[in-house]
Amino acid sequence: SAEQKFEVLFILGGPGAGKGTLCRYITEKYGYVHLSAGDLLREERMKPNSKYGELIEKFIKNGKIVPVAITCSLLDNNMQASDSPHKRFLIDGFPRNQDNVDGWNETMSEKCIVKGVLFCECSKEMCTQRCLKRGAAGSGRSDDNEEVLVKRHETYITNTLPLIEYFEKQGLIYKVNSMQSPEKVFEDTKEILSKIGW
Ligand code: UP5
Ligand code: MG
Repeated sequence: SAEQKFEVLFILGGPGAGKGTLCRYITEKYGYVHLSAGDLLREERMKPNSKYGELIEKFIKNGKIVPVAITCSLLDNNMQASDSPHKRFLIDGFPRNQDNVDGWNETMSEKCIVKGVLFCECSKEMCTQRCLKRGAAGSGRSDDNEEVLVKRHETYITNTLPLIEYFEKQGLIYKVNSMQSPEKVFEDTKEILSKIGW
């Protein structure tokens, strides 16, 4: 029998929009696998023998987007290693620019089908507040400070927002208002998941 393709939902939205939080709610209820590209990059950076550790840190501290070959191989490895019976993945915070999309299409589109793109809409002000609060509470993230947040936002506006239009043309965009309580964001998301057949 033909091998089952992995099913993917991309979760996009500004820095601090609530992508990770929402994915945790979805995973808890549905059991789908949550892969945060940012978390995977931070984890790779911490490995003592990583070839890419320094490079990753440099990009993250500048709010810049890591070359797609690195990010995609982390995603790929983690998808292959997953023993999830669903083969359904929440890919959080990726793709972030056209280079990411091109790299994904070249290396992953054979194995994966993108079911949709969940777009967490949140104002820049609220995104920033959330990240600063998290930083003050001791997140330990080297990018949860005002200086790097300005850069993260610039990168988001210039590189990631245009992708929303790109995916919109393919009929893949599902918008969710993430300026509500986490519970309400999740409630709204459940309807979207049912629309895509999840
Ligand atoms: N919070 C969440 N939801 C809330 C709600 N509804 N109401 C009130 N508070 C809410 O949430 C952020 C904070 O807000 C938390 O304290 C949370 O409790 C609260 P979170 O769920 O973490 O939001 P998220 O959107 O995941 O924020 P995050 O900071 O993770 O987003 P970024 O997109 O900035 O970070 P990411 O980890 O994806 O990327 C970091 C960096 O890695 C990038 O800048 C880039 O340099 C690099 N990167 C790449 O180069 N390539 C990639 O593909 C991915 C990352
Ligand atoms: Mg996150």
